[in-house]
Amino acid sequence: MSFSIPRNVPSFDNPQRQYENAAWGSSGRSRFPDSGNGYANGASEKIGGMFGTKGGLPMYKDKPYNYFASRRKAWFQRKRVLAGIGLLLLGLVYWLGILSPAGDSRIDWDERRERVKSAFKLSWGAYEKYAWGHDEYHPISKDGRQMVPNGMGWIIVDALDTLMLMNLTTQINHARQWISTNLTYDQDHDVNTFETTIRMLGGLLSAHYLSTTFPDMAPIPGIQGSSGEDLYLEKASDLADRLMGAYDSESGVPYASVNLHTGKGIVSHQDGGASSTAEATSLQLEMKYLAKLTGEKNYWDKAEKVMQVVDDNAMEDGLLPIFIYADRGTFRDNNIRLGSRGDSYYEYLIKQYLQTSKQEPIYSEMWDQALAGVRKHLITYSQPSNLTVLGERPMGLQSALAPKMDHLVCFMPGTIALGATGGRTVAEAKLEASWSKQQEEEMDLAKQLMKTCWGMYLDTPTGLAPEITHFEIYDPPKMMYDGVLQLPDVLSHSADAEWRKDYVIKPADAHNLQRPETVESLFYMWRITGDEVYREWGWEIFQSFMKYTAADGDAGFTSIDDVTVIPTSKRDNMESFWLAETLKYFYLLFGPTDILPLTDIVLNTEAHPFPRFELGKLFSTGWQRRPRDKSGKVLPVAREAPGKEGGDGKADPQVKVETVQVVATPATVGDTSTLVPKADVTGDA
Ligand code: DMJ
Repeated sequence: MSFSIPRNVPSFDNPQRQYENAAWGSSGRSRFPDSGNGYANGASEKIGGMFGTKGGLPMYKDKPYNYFASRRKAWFQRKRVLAGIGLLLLGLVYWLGILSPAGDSRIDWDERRERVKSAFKLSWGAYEKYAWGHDEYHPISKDGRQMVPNGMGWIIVDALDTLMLMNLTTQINHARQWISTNLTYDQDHDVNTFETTIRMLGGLLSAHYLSTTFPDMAPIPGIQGSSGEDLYLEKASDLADRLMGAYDSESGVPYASVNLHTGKGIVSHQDGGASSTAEATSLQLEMKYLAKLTGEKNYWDKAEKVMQVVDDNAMEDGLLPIFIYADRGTFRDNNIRLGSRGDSYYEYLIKQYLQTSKQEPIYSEMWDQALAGVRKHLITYSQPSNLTVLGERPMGLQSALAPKMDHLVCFMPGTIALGATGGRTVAEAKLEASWSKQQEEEMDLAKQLMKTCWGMYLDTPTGLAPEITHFEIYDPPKMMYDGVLQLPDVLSHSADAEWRKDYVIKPADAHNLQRPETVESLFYMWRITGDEVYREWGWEIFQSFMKYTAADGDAGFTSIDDVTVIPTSKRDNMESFWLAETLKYFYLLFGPTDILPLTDIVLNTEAHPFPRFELGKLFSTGWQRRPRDKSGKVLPVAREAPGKEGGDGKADPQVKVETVQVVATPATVGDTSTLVPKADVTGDA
């Protein structure tokens, strides 16, 4: 397949850019020649069928083809002229966008979606050609590398559900064949517990979900959708069983790594032996769905237990330090952020609530508390333009705010919107009696943060965001808690726009790893608000990826060193989440809204969709939060009387009560994780 990198993408500071985008979008011309395997052909076949291009079978079979010809010929000629005029008028109305309720009806989103599919096919084709079966793909050196001796299917498994959504039958067949004959997880090697869960277990489970629930997606005759289709689920169960040893710590909080052959959990070699908080608390959607599918309660209980141990620490306002010791179940240091090592803890709170059809209110409560904590302690404003910044507290909530956002934090706008409406559109959610000022404010916050994340892209010459962005802020910081500030309605594309002064990119943070978070949030914001501006931002970002991350020839796309320098210097790595997440979210953003309705599914943190389900008789949350007062502070608990022998371990209401203090361990000197980008380009949670 040939693939042409866009040659006529308007330059970053060209004032014609938006206009050209719209005009080009409406032209119907494709900059990305498509070999036509999938929805495009399917759709044209359907349209062709409707208008009889396949020979008008019913007419031909049931009636003579000249049945009306003689007596109705003149009538037809008159009607043809009228119909021609009518069509012209309709075309004009369409071109002027008169019938469109919102957005620009001249933009052909289906065509844009096809561009995404072409980019995916190019990336996948390059991987197939140069690195098939390898866990890593290096598009500059055009080779691959394994992460474990025989490979884990890192790229293949992570991409499975995108292949299905894009209806790429040939490719899915190839992938399935490899999984069936080559993939074994019985390998004597350590793997990261979290990354393996979200990418491999998550990828297999969503492949199982899509292939069995939507058998028309990239069907493999005689296999997919039939009761015999258990390959993905078998592999998932085998993998999960090998991961279970990670949970065998004293506290139940999983170890950072696990050996896939021995099943032995391995304490982190870094960070004083602590696991990342996000890593320990972003395994639950996968384990719970697997438990539901197999009826194996053990998967559920192990994952659930982690949440209890974490919450028992009763951290102030639901905001957690980013490291947790697996043996003790207590936190290390006070570093609080929603970027690397913190992010998906918050994401999985609201998603656990939605996954089990709102039958576990504990997770809604935890999400609400954490989001209120974010608003109170972490949301500040940049200056001079008052953009909303979700900052960090590297030394704890009582210490200074750091006005810095990892790109990873940009999952938040979409997740906040998802939490506010439960996945419905705002218009639908507002009809419910439960809609309140709180949801209204959350939607406002989501929109503001979305704009800040969009600005991270718009601010650079490549139109791509750096890994980390710093902000100029007021001194002392103006916090959202003290009052919401007015930010610009629109971020102007002009090269000397004032809002650009608010963004600071440090050289060490200027790389781009093809990350999905902003596109992910744009997808949620589009689905939930129906505001087409989010699709338009997404389209600009997509074009920037095409223009500035393309490797030579047919080698696909790659990470880059510095988003502030043109021409871009390439990093020689295509992340598996480029296929699993970034391109999938672009594809969904430009596609119809009834594919994977947000009210029916949850997407795991690697963009793998799982269905929502009911708890049923077998499963329950099984734990309660420690009692808190209205402000969220944990209430004093009764302790057993000192010296009382043979106590039953239960609280004695007669004895003096004391407050249980949860003390984080002393700050460790030299924790530079907030200052420097991580060397490991894949491990980032
Ligand atoms: C992905 O593996 C997941 O989205 C994870 O939650 C964060 N890091 C990458 C993408 O940036």
